[in-house]
Amino acid sequence: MKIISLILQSTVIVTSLSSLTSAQTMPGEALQLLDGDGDGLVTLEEYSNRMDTLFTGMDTTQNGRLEYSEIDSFVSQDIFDTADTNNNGSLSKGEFDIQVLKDFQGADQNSDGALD
Ligand SMILES: [Ca+2]
Ligand SMILES: [Ca+2]
Ligand SMILES: [Ca+2]
Repeated sequence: MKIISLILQSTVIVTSLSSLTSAQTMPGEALQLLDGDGDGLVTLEEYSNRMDTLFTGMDTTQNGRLEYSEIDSFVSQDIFDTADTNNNGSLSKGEFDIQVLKDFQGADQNSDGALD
């Protein structure tokens, strides 16, 4: 599952993330967006930090969980259900973090701990 990739492809979220961080970023330049120190590599730490910001930005009810209604414009129900491992209808930060880690490992094809 590539929930994070889907999220990053969303212009809506990239735009809101840009405004959150005041970054001068263009939609679609996901890797650049994630590369906190600008060295051309995205480490797990950089990735996690960015995803923390993203989580907070998407949690419009600020209850520490993502309900499907908060992210339904860019994540399908199937993907949401897969990430919602305890099937309670919302993604806790823990469930989100597990998905973030899975996506990072999936994207890190040569397993060197960084995306480039
Ligand atoms: Ca970096
Ligand atoms: Ca929420
Ligand atoms: Ca859940």
